[in-house]
Amino acid sequence: MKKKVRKRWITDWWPNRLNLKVLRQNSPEVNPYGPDFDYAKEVQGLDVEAVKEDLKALMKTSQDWWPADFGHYGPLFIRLAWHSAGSYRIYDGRGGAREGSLRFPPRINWPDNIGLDKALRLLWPIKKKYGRKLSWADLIILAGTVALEDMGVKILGFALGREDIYEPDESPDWGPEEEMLTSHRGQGGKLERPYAATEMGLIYVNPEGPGGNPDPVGSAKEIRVAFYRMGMDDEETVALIAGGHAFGKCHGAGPGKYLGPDPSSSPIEEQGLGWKYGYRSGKGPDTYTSGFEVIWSPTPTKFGIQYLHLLFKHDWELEKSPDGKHQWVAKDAPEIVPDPYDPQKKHKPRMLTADLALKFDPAYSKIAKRFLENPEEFEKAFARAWYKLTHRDMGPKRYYLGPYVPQEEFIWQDPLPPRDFEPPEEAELEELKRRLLETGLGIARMVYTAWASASTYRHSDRRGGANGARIRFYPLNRWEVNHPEDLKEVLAAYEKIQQAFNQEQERKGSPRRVSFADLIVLGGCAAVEEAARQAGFEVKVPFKPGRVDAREDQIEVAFYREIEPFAEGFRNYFRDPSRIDEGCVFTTPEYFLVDRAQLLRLTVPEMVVLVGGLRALGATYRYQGYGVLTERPGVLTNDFFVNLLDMGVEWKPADDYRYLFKGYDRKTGEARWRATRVDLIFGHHDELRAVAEVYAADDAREKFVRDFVAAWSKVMHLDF
Ligand code: HEB
Repeated sequence: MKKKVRKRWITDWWPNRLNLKVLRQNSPEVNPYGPDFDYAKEVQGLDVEAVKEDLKALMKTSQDWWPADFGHYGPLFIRLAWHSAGSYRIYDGRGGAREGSLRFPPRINWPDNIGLDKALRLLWPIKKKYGRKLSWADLIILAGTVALEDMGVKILGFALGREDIYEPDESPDWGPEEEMLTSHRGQGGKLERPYAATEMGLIYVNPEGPGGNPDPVGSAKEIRVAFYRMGMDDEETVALIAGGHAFGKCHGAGPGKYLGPDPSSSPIEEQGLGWKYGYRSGKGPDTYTSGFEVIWSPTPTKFGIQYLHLLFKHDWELEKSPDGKHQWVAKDAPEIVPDPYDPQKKHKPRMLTADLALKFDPAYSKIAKRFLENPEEFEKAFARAWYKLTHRDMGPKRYYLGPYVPQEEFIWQDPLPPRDFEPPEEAELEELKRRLLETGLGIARMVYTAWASASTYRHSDRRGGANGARIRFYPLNRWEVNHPEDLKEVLAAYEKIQQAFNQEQERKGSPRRVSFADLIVLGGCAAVEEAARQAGFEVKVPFKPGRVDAREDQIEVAFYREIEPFAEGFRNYFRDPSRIDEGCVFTTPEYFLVDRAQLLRLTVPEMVVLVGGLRALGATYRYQGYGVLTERPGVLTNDFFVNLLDMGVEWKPADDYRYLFKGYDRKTGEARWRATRVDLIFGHHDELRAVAEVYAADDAREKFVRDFVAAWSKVMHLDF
């Protein structure tokens, strides 16, 4: 007799408990190559030319276990690379190709990725051959790019340098994962942030049209939002779709009901392959992937403008695929499209609703027609957009490795000018710190400003950070969380110091200068040292000089507008408390605190000590005092933890949203403290409380200071 026992994990019992696991993902123990593995070094020893040759041969060698349409796996590999890169979203820089996370749930199981399990297996012989020198993440993008080259695209370039992860990345909020294909549209039909796909489990939009409705104009609207969230404008969007669908086909040979479960749910003997299709042979001509049966072009393994040509030339008639899905057939077109397996057979050209969007949306259609008339321009636009698509999550250009990196720098790489001066020396840094403290700006403001500058970094796409001092410019200098008016004053004071120092150096004939970016960070470090001194500890905050200042034209305005934070728990900022629903942790400011901590690569103890320290220093939004649980703000004490854990204080909600709280003396009833949820979570959450207790203990005053200084310095140097 089999006894059914189901183990429940903590997250099954308490799904609404704040999950801190995202802060210890992919820790060194997870990497089978060990902590000393240096992928950047390994991949430089790779013979890329040999890999390319291997790839080209492999693409044209059909395997019986999963035969190649038209004798070429190129189109499948392009779709693999596109789906690997295309889940990137500018909002938090997550998704994308850089870590090879397509290999893991949830992405490997998304219905949109059906068939890509096979693509990965087809590539295994190459991964096996090159081992540690070639990550899956690089191989996936290289395979798609070599496929393009092999099928006639003059590509712009290619960079290596994407290091694999070895466990799922659970940090992205991909949406309500109760059911696949749940709509991401909220009130008023607007696509909810942060999602860049209209439905759960899709990379972008429903190919059949909005909610399955075959409406090309409506589809265009969805495509525009989804691609914009991915960081693509109209021109890039048209180029990508028209270029991508120059190749390959859609697969929907029969009814969808014969499709097996996804890779994670499929039987153990399938060995990680999913979606076994039980209809006829289930492969080759009998493949089911999307449920559409569409071949766009008469030359599906050759780049060109046939797709656009046919799109505009013909009228399109709605029909149903063998699976009953809406698709379109060219009404009066001859049968000019080849069959992937039977050389005798020909078909009519067909399209998806999402393809017709390029014809029926006025803005898209204008661009598409221009491309149609200027094939060279089209090819260039496609190559550029492909390069951006597949590289934009890699960060600044210095991370790009290998022989095919193009010279050109792109605004989405957060470019910086080269440094044409020497940074200040040790004694000069000390002198600068003295001058910074003399401005009288005060500890809270200097700390706040340095944090504002450095904490824009996100490890997801390695953008932002203190280097460049982008905070001086629009739109960062208008972000509400950076309190623009106050920031102006701080920057003006720093500017004076910078000018004076640099003029002195110039007069001396010295090559040394201080950048604004360095000064902002140095100001924060000087303030932290001073605050520690007042608490009775002499510490030196590790500081590395040599940052440079971005020019205003090096700021990607649309990007920085899009990523303005609406929640920043380290500074106790939450724009819209009315969105808090305690029944759903994903709406709470404490969730966004952890989310940001993850982007800053912080551990749980680092996050805890930073919040406690920033509160003690008074560096909170508008210096309103929420969470500043100390009688001595500006002194680096562990008071935040001591007072938060003090049983003499009783906390009560102070607003309708349960965002603000007040702490009352239990005996006298006197109001003592004000705080937000982001403060109280450190007393409520079991793990956070466990760490808070460490820092609140009588023996932890010095440890608190040292740990804060280390974590602070880490954040200041994340991008540097
Ligand atoms: Fe794509 C395929 C949809 C975009 C590339 N597409 C495909 C399909 C579908 C779609 C449904 C079919 C699948 C199967 O297998 O069945 N797309 C779509 C949509 C969109 C897109 C909706 C948006 C609008 N694509 C795209 C892009 C690209 C592409 C952007 C690139 C660049 N696709 C592609 C390819 C293919 C596809 C190459 C083919 C694959 C094969 O052949 O396998």
